[in-house]
Amino acid sequence: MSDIKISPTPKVVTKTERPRLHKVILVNDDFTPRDFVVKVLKSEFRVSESQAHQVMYTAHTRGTCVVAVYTKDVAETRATRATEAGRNNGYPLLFTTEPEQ
Ligand code: TYC
Repeated sequence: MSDIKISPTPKVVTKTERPRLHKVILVNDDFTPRDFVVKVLKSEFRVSESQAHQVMYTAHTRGTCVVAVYTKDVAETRATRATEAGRNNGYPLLFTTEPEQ
């Protein structure tokens, strides 16, 4: 008999973390008309008229409002498109993104 000890094969444990989600944030400004903000929220984020109005009004009164939460790529694409919609119409409307937590 040999003295070589054979240890059990180590188990490989794979842990898959969920991708971190990112918030799209609407930022208030003094120039973009309220109706235009509501229109962009409806067309770019597919929210209802009343949800869009609530989000717009929260940003208007508090400075910012979270619009929605997506994976990083989707959040950045939507924020860019929505910001461009404002710029294409001569408004400084701004959507930013930040990681959740
Ligand atoms: N504050 C703008 C106004 O009085 C309306 C507005 C609301 C603009 C929200 C941007 O994110 C915004 N016309």
